[in-house]
Amino acid sequence: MKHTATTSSLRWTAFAILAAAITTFTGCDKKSDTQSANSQGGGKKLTVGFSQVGAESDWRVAETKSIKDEAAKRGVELKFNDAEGKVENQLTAIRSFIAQGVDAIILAPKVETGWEPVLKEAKAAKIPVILVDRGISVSDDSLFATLIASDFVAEGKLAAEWLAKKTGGKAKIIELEGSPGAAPAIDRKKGFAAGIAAFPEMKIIAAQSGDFETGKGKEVTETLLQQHGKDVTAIYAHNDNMALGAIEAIKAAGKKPGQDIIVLSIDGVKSAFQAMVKGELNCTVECNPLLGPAAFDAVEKALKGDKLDKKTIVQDRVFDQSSAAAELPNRKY
Ligand code: GZL
Repeated sequence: MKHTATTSSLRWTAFAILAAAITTFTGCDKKSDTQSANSQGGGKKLTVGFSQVGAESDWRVAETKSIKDEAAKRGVELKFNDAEGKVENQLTAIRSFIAQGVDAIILAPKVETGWEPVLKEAKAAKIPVILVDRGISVSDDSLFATLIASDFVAEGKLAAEWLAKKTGGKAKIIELEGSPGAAPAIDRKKGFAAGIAAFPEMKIIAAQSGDFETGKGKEVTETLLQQHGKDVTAIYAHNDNMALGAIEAIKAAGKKPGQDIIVLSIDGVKSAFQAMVKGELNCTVECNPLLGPAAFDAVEKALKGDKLDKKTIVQDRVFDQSSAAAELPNRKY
């Protein structure tokens, strides 16, 4: 009797294996159907929704272009939303993508918190979410497929180490912070503080957000120079655009940026290299925005059901005036 049971259960097992094999190879569910059709150039195009923070900086504009260019290159239909810096617009855009039944969502989250509800809706709709450029804090990391970003703490540390070397470990620093609640603002502050902790004569004498924008970077620097203009020896900006604004403010105050006050920042955009060649910016830590290829590789892997690493770190380098002129022609953004 036991034998018979074994025989029939063996038959069922064989059938199940055969059925699974057929499903795998023909890709019977919607996602893999779309995926295989798309990669073979036939059938329904992949449709991907991209929720972008805004256009607050040269870096952001370069990131948007990279995602759009890669979508075009891969024949993907991209539904793009510029949230104009408002999280509520990102949440609305993601819900719209879900309602339209996109195949996948790419999200550059403005801030770290508030994403659980909408990501649960995406998960319920079986739409994978790829995070680019900034991380989020969620209790369940199955709510996103992967994060492709730089290590912002490391960037802050690299900036601090460069400044310590440049100044012999002595500096009175104004810190221009990025957008409140944004991962790069939180972590670049953390990394820089950790980097200067070993140097008791490197002090942050004032810190304020310039929201990653040139204009606000200039305004905040003008105000802080009125209060600290006599003491400050260096300005550390969380991105190049705020540093370029600070440079304008330093000049307006009758001082020489890059000489009277050292200016260092993060991103490595072309205009930062031009400012270093002019001697007005001293250092920038690269933060690569060209995330399009990696983002769409992740989309394709997620749709195939492949396991993805939860985080892919983008490698960054430090540039200063000694390397700026030679590197400027190579800059892609
Ligand atoms: C970094 C990115 C930051 C840039 C800024 O990944 O989120 O936002 O450093 C941009 O220029 O505004």
